[in-house]
Amino acid sequence: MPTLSAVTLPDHLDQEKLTGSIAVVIDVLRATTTIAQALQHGARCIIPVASIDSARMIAHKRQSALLCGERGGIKPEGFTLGNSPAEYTQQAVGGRDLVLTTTNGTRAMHMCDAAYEVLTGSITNLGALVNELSTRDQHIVLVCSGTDRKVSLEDAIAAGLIAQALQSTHTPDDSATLLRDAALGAIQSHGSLELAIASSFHAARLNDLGFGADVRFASQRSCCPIVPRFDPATGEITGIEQPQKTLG
Ligand code: 3SL
Repeated sequence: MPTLSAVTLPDHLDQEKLTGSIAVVIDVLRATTTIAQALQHGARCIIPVASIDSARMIAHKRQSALLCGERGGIKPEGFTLGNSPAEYTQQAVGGRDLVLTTTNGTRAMHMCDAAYEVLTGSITNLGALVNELSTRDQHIVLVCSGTDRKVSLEDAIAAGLIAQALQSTHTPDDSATLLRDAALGAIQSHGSLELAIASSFHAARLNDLGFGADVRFASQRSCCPIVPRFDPATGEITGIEQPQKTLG
């Protein structure tokens, strides 16, 4: 069986090992949840960008592209959309190219440029992602984005749930086993997945900023059938759709 490993921060990635691997970038709060939502609502593609200046430049060149993202959780001046999944409605993003820059998530994606393939994961697309990954023969590395270079509980929980769901197709190494056990322990001790995520540092910060609804939305398991796929060659994220009935 192919193997599965995990890192709690992208800075811990072994770049050499990435080459033949599928990297799954996870930023539950909120970038990878928002990306899946945008694609589900018809965005043509998303261009993840590490800095605000490059995002402005790229959006300027791509005439009809929308400038989207956050710094410190807040929409920067002149941006059309922030980083709340609720903003990414069909009306707002249908048929559009989005240039997205976020503090941690889009940076993590670019740190995986060398991978064989880069997918993104969240709690909302967990079932679709697992369906997709279970068909692959490559080594998988789960890449938690973290928050400001610190480990994030919600990303670790999502990685642990993915590791648990892939047990029959991918052999977890100790890093993946550790996150699986930690995720199950956190969910059990808090009483639910939603409460475990709500207990995280990042959830508390988003709550203070008035984004509590985003935290609750991001905690809904497998409601989105889209698996976002980042192609470093084109710089674009597009969606692979899984049939709804197969979502676990
Ligand atoms: O850092 C990120 O990528 C964001 O998702 C952070 S926030 O939820 O918008 O604060």
